[in-house]
Order: sequence, then structure tokens, then C-alpha cells
Amino acid sequence: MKHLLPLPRRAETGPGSAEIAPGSSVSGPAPLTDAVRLALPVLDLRVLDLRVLDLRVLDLRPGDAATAAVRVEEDPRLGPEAYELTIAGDGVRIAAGDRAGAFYAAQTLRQLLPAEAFRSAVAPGTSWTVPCGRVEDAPRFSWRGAHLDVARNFLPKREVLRMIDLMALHKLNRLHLHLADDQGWRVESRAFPLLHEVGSHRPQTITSHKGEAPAFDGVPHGGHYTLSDLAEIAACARAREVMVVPEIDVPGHASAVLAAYPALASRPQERYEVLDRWGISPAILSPLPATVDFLTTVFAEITDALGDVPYFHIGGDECVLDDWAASAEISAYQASLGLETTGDLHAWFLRRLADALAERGSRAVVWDEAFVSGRLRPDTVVMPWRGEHVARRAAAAGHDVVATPVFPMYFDYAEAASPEEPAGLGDAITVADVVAFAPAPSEWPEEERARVIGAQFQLWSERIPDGRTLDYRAWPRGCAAAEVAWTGGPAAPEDFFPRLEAHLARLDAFGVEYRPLSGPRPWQRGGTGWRRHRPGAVDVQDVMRHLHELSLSADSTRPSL
Ligand code: TNX
Repeated sequence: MKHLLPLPRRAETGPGSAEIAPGSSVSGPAPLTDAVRLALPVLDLRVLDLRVLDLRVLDLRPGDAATAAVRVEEDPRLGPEAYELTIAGDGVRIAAGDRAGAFYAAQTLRQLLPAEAFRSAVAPGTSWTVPCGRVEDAPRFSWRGAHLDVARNFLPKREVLRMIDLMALHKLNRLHLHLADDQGWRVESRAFPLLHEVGSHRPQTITSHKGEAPAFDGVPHGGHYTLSDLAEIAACARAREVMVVPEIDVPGHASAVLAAYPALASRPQERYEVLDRWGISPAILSPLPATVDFLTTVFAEITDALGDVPYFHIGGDECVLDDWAASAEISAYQASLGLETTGDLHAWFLRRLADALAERGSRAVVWDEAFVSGRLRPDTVVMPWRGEHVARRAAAAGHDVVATPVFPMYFDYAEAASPEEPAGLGDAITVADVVAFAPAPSEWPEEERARVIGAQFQLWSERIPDGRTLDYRAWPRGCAAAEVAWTGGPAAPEDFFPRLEAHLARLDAFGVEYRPLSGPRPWQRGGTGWRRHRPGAVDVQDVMRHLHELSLSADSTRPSL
């Protein structure tokens, strides 16, 4: 039981082992048994559902349920996502309070099998030997997230589905999809079809680094998910205990929306284009009622496609409010609402959207600038990306907080300040940095710690053009993030790294092109082309100092990088 990742609360190894033969059965109440079977595809388990058991249909003998290789029991004493896994000579027993607990027990069982169990198929007739023992486990945090920016570089649906599978192996349970930004709008809208027809592609993408003469690749880029794709993604995710959290980032980062519907701009005469370069753009939606109506319609389309949407992210970050101040119509509207500053108007606008979402049963999630602007609904979840200070302020104000600080949770930063490393947004965030992270610091008072509901890593995709690069950036830092989100962190490196080494064999079997701990393979290096690395270009610690200063100032909706 030494190599489980994330680390369970308790694990003991006993003498002996159990055998699981091909085609073995799993018995227990639906849908727990089904969750177990889904988590163990390589075991080819038949399901004996005790509630709907029809032995004739299944062609089984009455004694089979008692001799099933894996027996699942519902145990209401166990909390959400908790499980007990017992492996004895006569088989495997799983106790769980809910479907998620049963699913995670089966994920743990899979890790107790040889790494071969992480291939998508095994030789016919393979049977598995599992060491006897017992695991008692439950997560420290309910939000164990991964953020995918599919706006800057689109990722085809297959990559999103694969990410969900990889998340499930690591007991990660929130997939935050950043669906709209200056460089692309990534979801179908039947109400406003120009959003995906115009907003989802750009003619080219910048390849030069900051400070260099601009150079472009001359390659068109595009793509979006249909509403049916979103429904499919959500259903696959739900089956794997992953909740999709959609994000439409407003009112800034709006170039793609405004390329489609310029009438929503604060300067409607201006012509907008889907951006072909990175950075903070001044493009901002107008805060007038027409924009709120437009967005609530689009949010409803996305919510209807996804099904159950407990959380909907509305962004709120990096807004340049100059166009609001310059517009007579917007200033008059601001005055009519009795609001003093454009910052107040930013807060008011996001509040309107959060209220509209609440009417449809979704809680809003925002980046921390929106918290600093004020007026949030008390139930709004805050993602403090600018560091611990603003995280603590949001927690002290009574908001649920998901820890998302640039350091060490921005996996778009390079893992080393080395010329071999492909260029990231900056340097350097290592696996060891992630392992040392405590999302709810022990120095905080208990009430503030209790407000931290989880942690999430971010894969901003300015420098993640495809699935291979995604693998490289996400893993193994994602393994470390999963560890601290499950256990509460930090982990002791001398305990974590040997477990990680064993875990990497599982990722090899699964087919993940992760970054080896010793550094990139030759074809994973930066080379001399557009992904060449410039050591020392941006130091993540300098970025954090800068963001910290900004989050202290009252006027911190201003752009920051
Ligand atoms: C900041 S975090 C951003 C993103 C960038 C990222 C690059 C946040 C809310 N905004 O737009 O992609 O930095 O690291």
C-alpha cells in the first residue's frame, strides 16, 4: 500500500493476497456498483445489482452475490466521497456513503494492481493479485480542481474527455472550463450564432516573446464545442465524479464577443477582432441592461446543455474600465444607479449576473478582482489568483474560497529556468513547490481556514497549443496538486517523491506524455523556434510580489500583468 497517490488517510497492509479473475462480478446496490465497474474498466467486472437482481436474466446462481470478487456496501455513516476498502483472501469489500466514495475506492483498488491495469486493454485471461490490507479514506477538500483554458488555444473534445479520465485517476473532481477570452469564444450559441461563427477563430497567432518584434505563425486557429458536445462532456464527467464548471469571463477579455456583436461594446463604433496576440486588452462589454440580457440568455443555453450546474464562473478579472468612463451613456447610467465609480459599476454588473444565475440554481464564481470591487452575493465563490493575502481577506469576509494562487498553481509557468525547458509564461514552478503548498495555511484562524473549500491548478494556454504540451504541463505537477487537494497538504517530499515515481509508471501505461522528473525528453525541449526558452525572462516570485501589491490597492480591478 506504499505507493498510493493521493495519499489516503489510513492504509495498512495485511498478510496474503486476493485474486481477481477475468469476468469477476461486483455486487452491491446501484449506482455504487456501476461506479466501481466504471473505475475498473480493465477488470471486465460483471455487475450483480442487489436491488434489481434478477438471477435468471444474469444467468447466475443464487450464491454468486456472496462470492462476488468485489462486494460494495452502502454505509451511511461515511461522509461524502469517503470510503473503506478491505482486501481479504475471500475478495474485496468496499463501503461508501455515496457513489463518489465507491468510485474512489475503486480508483484506489486500481492503484493496488500492477501499473499494467492503467492500459486501456490487457491480454485476455489476465487475472490480478491484490495484496491484502485495508484503506480508510476521505478528502480534506471538496473542491479539487483543474482549470483548462480552451479559449487561447482550443482543445478538441477528445482532449477534454481524456483530461476528465486523468482527473478521475487522481480523485480530482472539478473541471473549470475557461470558454471565452479575447482570443476565442468556444461554445455554440443558438440564440446568438455569430458568437461561435465569428468569435471562435482567428487568422493567425503570435509567436514572438514579449519585448521582441512581433512575429506571427500565419496559421488560422479555431474551434468550438456544440451544445451537444458540452452535454456529452458533462455526462462523461459526472459519471467520473467530475463536475464541469463553465466560465464566461466578463466584462473584460471581450474581444471575441465584440468581434461578433460590436453593439455590446462600450464604444459601439469601434471595430473589434478576435485577438491574435496575448496580454490584457482594453476590449470591455458595456454594463448596460442589453448586455445583462444577452449574457443571461447565453448562460441559460450553457446551463441547459450541461444539466446540473451548481457553479458558474463569470470571471471579473483584468478589466480596463477606461471605455466605461469615456462613455456619456454609461456614465449617465452609473449615476442613475447612484454609483460613484466605474469600479462600483463593475461590482454592480457582476452582482446582476450572479443574481440571475442564482435564480437558475447556480452559484457564481469569480476571480479575486471581483471580490475587491465589492457587492458580491454572500454565496459567491472567490478564486484568489493574486496570492494568500487576498485569499485570506475573501475568507474573512465569509466567502468560500478555492485556492488558485499563481505560485504554485499556475502550470502555464515553466518547471525550470533552463534553456532546455519549453517556454512558459514565466519561471519556475516545480513539483516540489506544489507538494509544499497548503491551501488553508495553518497560521490562519480556524474560521478563515474553514472557508477554504479547495484548491485548483490552472492551465492557461497561451503556450499550450495541443494535447502533447498539455500532458507535459499538467503532469506530474497535477499529481502533486491532487495530493494537496485530497490531503490538505503540504506533503513531506521524502514520502511523496517515491510514491510519485511509482505512480509515473501508471501514467506511462495510461499513455501520458508527462514531464520526466529529470527534465524534458529531447523532443519535449524548447528548441530554437517559437517555444525556445529565455531563462530569467519572468520570475514567478516577481510576478507574485507585483500581484500582491495590486491586490492591496483599493482600485485593483486595474490590469495587473
Ligand atoms: C492571468 S488569472 C490571467 C490570464 C492569463 C494568465 C497567464 C487571470 C484571472 N487572468 O488571463 O492567461 O494570467 O498566466
